[in-house]
Amino acid sequence: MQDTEKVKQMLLSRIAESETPREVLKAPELKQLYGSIKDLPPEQRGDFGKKVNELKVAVEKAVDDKEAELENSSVEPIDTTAPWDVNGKPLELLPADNGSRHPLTKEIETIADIFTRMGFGVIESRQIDDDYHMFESLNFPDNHPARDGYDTFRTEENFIAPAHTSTMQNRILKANKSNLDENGYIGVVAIGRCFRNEDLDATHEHTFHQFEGVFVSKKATLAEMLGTLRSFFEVYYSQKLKIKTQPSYFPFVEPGLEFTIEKPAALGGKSSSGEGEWLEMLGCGMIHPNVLKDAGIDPTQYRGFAWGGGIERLIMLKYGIEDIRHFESGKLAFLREFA
Ligand code: FA5
Repeated sequence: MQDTEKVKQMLLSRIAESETPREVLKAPELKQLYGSIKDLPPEQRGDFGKKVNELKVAVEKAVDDKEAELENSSVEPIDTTAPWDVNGKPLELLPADNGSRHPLTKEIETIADIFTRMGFGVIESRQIDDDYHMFESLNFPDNHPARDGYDTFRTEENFIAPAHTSTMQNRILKANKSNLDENGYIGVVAIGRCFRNEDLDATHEHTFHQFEGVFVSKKATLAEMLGTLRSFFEVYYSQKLKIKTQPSYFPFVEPGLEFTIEKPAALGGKSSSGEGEWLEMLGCGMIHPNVLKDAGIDPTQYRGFAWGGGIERLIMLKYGIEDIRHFESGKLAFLREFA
């Protein structure tokens, strides 16, 4: 049987002299001690095991203490009299002309520019909202399971961090109602941040951006909506695209659709003819009569369409960005790609 006290003293003195004390926990002497327990006669195992355990606790504590000591000794005192040591050598700051706009800012400007040229007004969406705009005005019945798809964050006062830009629909409709007089139309795109309680991965963030379109007139049609969206995506990606829709459910539109495009060859899609990969770009549909009614617009006289799409995923396809988490990471290597 080994002398645990001797091993303990040896390890403690090694820790005291080490710059990397945690390494001592991997010492072969320790491993040997642990390994030797099972070889002892059963009646000695309990006692010896207890001693080995006491040694382990003492050694781990010594490692923690030594690490804290090393950390404190390397902290430089803070000069509270100036933002930096005015008598020391000059700070190495990044030159200001190396700064650049964030890729999201740039692309949001491009998106806003395209819709403006198509005749839409562009506004910014709110970043804090309430239950009425998040659910009620969008035809979500109380306690309806469709609310679960928009799990987000609430304050104690019951304000909501919006899970989609559709929270802007009721406001857009109310604020622009008078445009409908004399055969006019409402055409507004709201762009801004959304928040969701998500399991994060390469295509899901808790904070992301959407662009929401709302169009209302006496004779708006689904075909007009598809034409509008096709034009937008073809200008944004600078090429002709194949589009397809499939049915989907959102309480605030009827019918509801998912708008998909075939991944273009120039953006990593299949180059030869034949069916390629279809990418879901956004949710859309004809505005539900209850949503129009709630905003004081007569659904027997007016019809509308709306869509909402994710901006990060749009940009990811354009530039071949493989992980959505780069956008909010602040990593300079990523940002420099777009400088
Ligand atoms: C909506 O948010 C609906 N409000 C869209 C809509 C508007 C339908 C108007 C009809 C009329 P959805 O949950 O599918 O739908 O989200 C729309 C898009 O937002 C997605 O296609 C995706 O591009 C983006 N998105 C959603 N969740 C995330 C997330 N966690 N991270 C990044 N992008 C997301």
